[in-house]
Amino acid sequence: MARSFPLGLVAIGSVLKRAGHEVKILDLRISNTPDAELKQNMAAFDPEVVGIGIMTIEAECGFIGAAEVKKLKPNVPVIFGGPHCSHEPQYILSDPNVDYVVRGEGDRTIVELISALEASADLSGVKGIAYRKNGECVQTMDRPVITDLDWLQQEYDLIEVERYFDFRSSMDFFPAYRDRHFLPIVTSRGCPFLCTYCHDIFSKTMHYRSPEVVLDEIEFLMQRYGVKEFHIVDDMFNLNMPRAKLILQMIIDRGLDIHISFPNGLRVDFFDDELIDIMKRAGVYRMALGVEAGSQRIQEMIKKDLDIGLVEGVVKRLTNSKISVHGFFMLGFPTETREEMYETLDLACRSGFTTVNFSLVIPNPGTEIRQTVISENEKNSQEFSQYTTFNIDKTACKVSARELLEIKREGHRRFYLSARRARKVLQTMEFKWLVRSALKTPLALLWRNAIAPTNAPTSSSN
Ligand code: B12
Ligand code: SF4
Repeated sequence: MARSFPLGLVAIGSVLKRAGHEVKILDLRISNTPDAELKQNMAAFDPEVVGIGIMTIEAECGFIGAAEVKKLKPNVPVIFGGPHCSHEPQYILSDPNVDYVVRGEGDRTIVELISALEASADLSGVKGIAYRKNGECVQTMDRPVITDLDWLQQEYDLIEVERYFDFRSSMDFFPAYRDRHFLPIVTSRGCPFLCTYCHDIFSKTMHYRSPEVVLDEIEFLMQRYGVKEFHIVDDMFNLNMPRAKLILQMIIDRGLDIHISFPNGLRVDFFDDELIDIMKRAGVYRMALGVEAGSQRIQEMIKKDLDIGLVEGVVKRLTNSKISVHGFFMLGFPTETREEMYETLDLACRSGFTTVNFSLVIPNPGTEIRQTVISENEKNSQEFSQYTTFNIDKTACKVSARELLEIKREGHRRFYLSARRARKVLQTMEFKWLVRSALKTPLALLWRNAIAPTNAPTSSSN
């Protein structure tokens, strides 16, 4: 599913390159011949160390990759990093092919770890890692979060940027509609909210890149690679509304002719008319809103704390401005009843969303919800590979697994098989983008989530 530009790997490659190391990035997710590509690069590049970045859903692939690396070069240390590695590294290190784990934000940690390995130094002083010592997992102190983000410039020449233009989408509901030359960018890290199903990789405080640096990066990418569409993937871009407006206003003031979308979700409760107006003028044409639940009880229980009463109005104001809006919804929270799930379906279907999807709750490591759903003795490294949006055994809601799946499919059918919806979608769209935006995405989502015989993966918001 994830064939989008790997910002995390490029971030890690960039700091290593600036520290004087020779770096090669291999994105085997987008390779047609991953085994051959790995083999060829292990021989030609002959690395002294290999890092593998994974989300939880990709854990199994990560372990397979580590085994392949060790088969080709048994003495090369393997370092795991990425979202899956923020918490519970003991389960990752139970795989003998993994030597070190970089926990959470990796930019400073990786440079220190590589220096320590080069010098064969004691690793106990390297903050933010885990490793094996005498067969036991040792975790060093947490690394303080990086607050000065402006030094984290991406070294784009480490990767063949143009290859990603071939995929045209980061997800089936977020194609690059307006220009195939698109890239994701990050303008901030962190989020202060405490949603029980979400991560804390970049801490619960906000850290910003300065607007000038963000704008310079956008202009650089336009000039160097002809990028015309930017997908801003911050966790919480609209929390600081004055800053959000400033960045968008600077795009207008610099006369940048670009298209912008927010694929991983903005919060519904940080909008005003001025923001929507500036968004439209800056080139924003599509966004996702993270709503998740239509029941106020569930909103409070999952600590999303969204006032459900706001949803319809915000969606209406956005779609009136011809910004297409995707709604993220989740089903299967602990203690969630059938009636509460139907409240979610009702909210999704009565609001004016252009597209929506209903995902099943996944108890990822490091999330509060994981403690509720999975007992200590169930945890092991293999179990992570079962963490997909369609594994329904790991929920603690009040309906059976089968019924949960059926409610999910019913939600997609109710949303997409509606004449009113088709009319609404058509009204939201600018005519020249009609076919691709208004028809292709809803049909793809309907097929994947409600009609296709296997329960193909969908996605949830951040
Ligand atoms: C953009 C995005 C996507 C994109 C692209 C993902 C990609 N990486 O290519 C798309 C839309 C495809 C996507 C999909 C999904 N995503 Co997503 N996504 C994000 C998002 C918003 C930004 C990712 C990003 O680029 N961040 C910026 C970079 C710099 O951060 P980073 O990748 O984490 O890298 C840092 C560290 O992790 C570490 N690091 C990373 N790689 C490596 C490698 C090594 C060797 C080392 C040492 C360190 C290291 O250092 C980096 C710099 O500090 C994050 C939320 C977030 N704020 O990060 C969620 C997030 C990564 N996604 C998440 C999830 C759950 C998903 C889905 C499973 C959703 C779903 N239910 O279907 C799918 C899975 C797709 C798949 N693989 O099949 C979770 C992952 C949680 C987890 N424990 O794995 C996150 C954290 C959001 C959340 N709410 O929890 N996602
Ligand atoms: S779901 Fe969104 S609002 Fe909640 S903690 Fe995650 S990023 Fe923040």
